[in-house]
Amino acid sequence: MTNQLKNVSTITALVLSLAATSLPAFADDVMLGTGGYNRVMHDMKLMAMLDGNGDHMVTNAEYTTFYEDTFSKLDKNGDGSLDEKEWIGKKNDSTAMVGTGGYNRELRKMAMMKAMDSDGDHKITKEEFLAFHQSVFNKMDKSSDQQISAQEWAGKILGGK
Ligand SMILES: [Ca+2]
Ligand SMILES: [Ca+2]
Ligand SMILES: [Ca+2]
Repeated sequence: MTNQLKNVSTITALVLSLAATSLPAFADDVMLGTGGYNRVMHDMKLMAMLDGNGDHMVTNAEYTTFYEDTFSKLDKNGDGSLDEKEWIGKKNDSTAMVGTGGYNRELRKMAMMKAMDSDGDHKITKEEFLAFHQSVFNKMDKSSDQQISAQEWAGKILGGK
């Protein structure tokens, strides 16, 4: 009982200190995609791949360039949308490998395809693809300055477990 009270007061103090430093409320953190995807997204190796000019900041432009290239890589038949086959890809097809091994694996799960398929037609258009990733960018860019710092990249900001 005493320990429980202690825990409660520790948590209260923690919450108060978080509020005092005006960190965003946890309620703001909406999970985008799957838990696995959220986890691999925070890999600093992935950040380095998106950081085109290597200044340890990922701008909205660098980010969008990466996902435009990614879309082209996945769209094997070049018809401007990704079907299930293109989404899953062929095993050991290095030409369609996206980001890190872990990232590639998580991105290409059907749950991620579903998360991006806004109109539910089982195809991901470039617009749907970029819109999803833009919302991830906006979530990660806590300071809303249109670039993601290393700290923002590493942070548990997508609400993943
Ligand atoms: Ca950069
Ligand atoms: Ca296609
Ligand atoms: Ca669609």
